[in-house]
Amino acid sequence: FKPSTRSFSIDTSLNMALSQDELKKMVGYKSVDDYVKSGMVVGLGTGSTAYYAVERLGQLLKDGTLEDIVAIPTSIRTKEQAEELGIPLVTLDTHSKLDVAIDGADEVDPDLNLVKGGGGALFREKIVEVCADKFIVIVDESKLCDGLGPGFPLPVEIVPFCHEHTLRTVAALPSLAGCKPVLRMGSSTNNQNDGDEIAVTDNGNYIVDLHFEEPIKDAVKAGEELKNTVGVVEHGLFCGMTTAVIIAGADGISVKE
Ligand code: ABF
Repeated sequence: FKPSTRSFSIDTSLNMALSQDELKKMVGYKSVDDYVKSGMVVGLGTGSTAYYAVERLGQLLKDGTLEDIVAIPTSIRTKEQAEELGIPLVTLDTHSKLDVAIDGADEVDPDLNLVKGGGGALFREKIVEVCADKFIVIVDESKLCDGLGPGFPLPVEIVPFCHEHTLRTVAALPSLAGCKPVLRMGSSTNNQNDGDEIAVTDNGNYIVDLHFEEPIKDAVKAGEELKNTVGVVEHGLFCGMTTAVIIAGADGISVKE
């Protein structure tokens, strides 16, 4: 499987270097402009790039460009942003099938497999995004990698009960050999692991960030081993889920699908 790439140039006539935030805004807005139609059920991602997709959806509902949209947020903070924008919200309990979900990522490999969860929202992101007909990933080019792992530690959500035991069990999994597990401290939304309190997710769980020197050899197998580990709620490997990745780089936007 080799994704194809379509590229679009950005008008750089102003010759102004775009900041990372402007790049995030561009792909966030483009994802909604290109993939959301009136009447859809839309999954809303979490993080600073997904923030712009939510902002754009709010704009287009307000100006009447889009109508009859309901959305499902993937975190408490995205729910709050959507509520402020007046975006009608529902849950998976009443809407198990979504037309499209739009979200950021921490790493994207050449097969469009992802590491997500830097923002601590990986469980709600995954439960929503597996229910979407299309899953659109929005990143700036700094997220692209040759192999998952070394560029961004893999977040794994675990239950608090006997979490040190679970952390050790995860670190010993064959497909994760060589990883260094670090229990996330501080706020669940940052993986700097600073602060003296254990970070707690929206679901009341902990996160262990797995640091790798070398790329994970088989991300699919690693995901299966993690899911089979008692005490693991969910992990940040999103394999075989991506419909398209919209990438903003200094010289243009490209779409891999
Ligand atoms: C969320 O967005 C997380 O899964 C992922 O870690 C994060 C990426 O954040 P950002 O867009 O702020 O770089 O979906």
